[in-house]
Amino acid sequence: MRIDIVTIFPSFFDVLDLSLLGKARDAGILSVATHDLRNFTHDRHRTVDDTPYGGGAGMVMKPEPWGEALDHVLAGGESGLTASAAVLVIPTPVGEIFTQADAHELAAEQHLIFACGRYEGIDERVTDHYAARMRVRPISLGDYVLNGGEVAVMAMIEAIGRLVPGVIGNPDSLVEESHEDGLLEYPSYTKPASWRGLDVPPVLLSGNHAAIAAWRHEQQRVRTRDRRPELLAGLPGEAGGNRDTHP
Ligand code: JEW
Repeated sequence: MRIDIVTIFPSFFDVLDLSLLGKARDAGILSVATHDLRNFTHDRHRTVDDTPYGGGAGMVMKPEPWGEALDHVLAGGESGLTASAAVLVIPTPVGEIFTQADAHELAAEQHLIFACGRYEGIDERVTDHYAARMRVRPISLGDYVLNGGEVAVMAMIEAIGRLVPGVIGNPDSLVEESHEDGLLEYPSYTKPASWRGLDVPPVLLSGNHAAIAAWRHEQQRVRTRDRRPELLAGLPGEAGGNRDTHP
């Protein structure tokens, strides 16, 4: 998979060299390149923003540097990929919320391009222009305020990258984790068996594998009901439950 990131803060992504994804990059499974949006300006001050038409607070990112930067990435450079093979992901607070299903979909792609906005966001015509030519996904990381797209892109790359075949060794470890089966994970413990007066649940030391599996499933059910009841709505069986009568 090829990943291109356009941003005014390319060094923000330096940490990707140190992460889990670093090994996949070394193995040639994943290549990540950043592109400084300011390199696609032509004025002395390398201006990427301007005041909003219609008035209002803050500044909006100008469309021309975005057009030049994205056309440069789509022209392929060294990658040899074309627009038809690429998905343009635009983090935005007004996008669809990013989910594990999105991570799986995007992990199957050959080429992802991430456009990191700042200020009040990017002139809407950039989305419109590229949506008429390729697949564009306006995506929000969640219902909270961020200062720009970079943190959202970092989270998405981590979620997507670990699903790309070859990025982590054991495929079984991918399916067992939170959100893949609709329930939260059960709690985990390791040695020592007693720590600061807190004991590991004795069933986990019993060697009774059926009892352990049943206990873990019950923990998943109770945790999900208490912390994320909305996840139960789409599952068969109890839709919600009652924590007063079913502790
Ligand atoms: C995200 C790109 C670019 C947030 C989440 N938040 C917010 C917000 C911003 C400007 C105007 C209005 C609201 C900040 N911002 C971004 C925020 C993506 C930009 C500017 C973002 N996912 N992605 N939850």
